[in-house]
Amino acid sequence: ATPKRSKYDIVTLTSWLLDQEKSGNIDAELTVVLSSISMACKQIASLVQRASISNLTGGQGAVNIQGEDQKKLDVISNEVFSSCLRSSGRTGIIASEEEDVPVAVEESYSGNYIVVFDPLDGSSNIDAAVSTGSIFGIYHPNDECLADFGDDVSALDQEKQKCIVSVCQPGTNLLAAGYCMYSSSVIFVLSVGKGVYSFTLDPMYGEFVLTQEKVQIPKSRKIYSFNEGNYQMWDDKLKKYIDDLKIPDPKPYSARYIGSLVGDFHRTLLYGGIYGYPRDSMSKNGKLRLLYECAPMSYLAEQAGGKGSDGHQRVLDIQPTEIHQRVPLYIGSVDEVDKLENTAGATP
Ligand code: AHM
Ligand code: MG
Repeated sequence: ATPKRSKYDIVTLTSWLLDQEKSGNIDAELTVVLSSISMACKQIASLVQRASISNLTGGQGAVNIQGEDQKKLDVISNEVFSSCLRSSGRTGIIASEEEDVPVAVEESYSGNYIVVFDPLDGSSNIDAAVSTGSIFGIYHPNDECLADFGDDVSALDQEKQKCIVSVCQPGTNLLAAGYCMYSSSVIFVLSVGKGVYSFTLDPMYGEFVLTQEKVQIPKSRKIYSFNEGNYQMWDDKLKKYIDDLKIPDPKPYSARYIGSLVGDFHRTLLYGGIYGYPRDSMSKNGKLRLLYECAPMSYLAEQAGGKGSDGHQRVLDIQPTEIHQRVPLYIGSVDEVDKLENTAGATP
């Protein structure tokens, strides 16, 4: 629903956050963390928009912990995000796609929230000026993680081990999650557990302005969003599920795939359908990361009346055992995700 208001009666993200604080939905500390994230997103938006002018396209010449080539903007966006969170003084631990291990923020003033984020998702699209985005999730500190890390952390010092333990929480513990999409407009989508709200960056004001409240994913829609280049590596049930979507009934499903989770999810949120990144014979858990990609998006999907699944269970119920853990993801309209689970879900 779009709020009814006169031309001059705008709600900015800042005033919306203060309202949420007044209503007791978030505390003062979380308000500061969320506004520091929105500041980081504005900076990244400006860097992304000017990338080819400022010579920020192309690779950094480095590889991240997950063996992926880092783009210049991956590295810069990570620094922007981290420094905004540090200077908020309300963040205790941050964990990023671009960092090997979570980092404790020494200068935290109070609050000590844990923030997980992917500073620039879909970076393969940057050089062609196609949509990208930042994704984040926020947790309370929790030192009682039961995850079994095996030998993985033996080489890490105690401080880092403590960080890993507190970051590994299931999505059900999320206090807030959201993303910012850098596209034909810059859209900031957020939930603090009371529905999904969408803000658009007004380039004249330099402010995020509320443009959609209580966003609901349509219950079903004949759109599918999968990288079908991987088809030959999928199992037979999944191949059949995809083949069946193409049968005219009376029309077949439409295929839409950007290759940026934020863009593909945002379209799915507004139009409905299903986005999927399945496991395949080369990647047994798919590609997307549980903590800072699948869990925040599944939280938003559920807050919008949709569903996020790994094929047979709710993504938010998965207890992470590693920071960069991958899981298959199927997300979007309830009926579409149910159909996937019922026909192709229970594959090993
Ligand atoms: P990234 O975080 O390295 O950018 O990778 C994640 C991206 C997602 O945005 C997108 O959904 C997916 O990778 C696309 O992968 P593929 O190119 O295999 O289709
Ligand atoms: Mg990513």
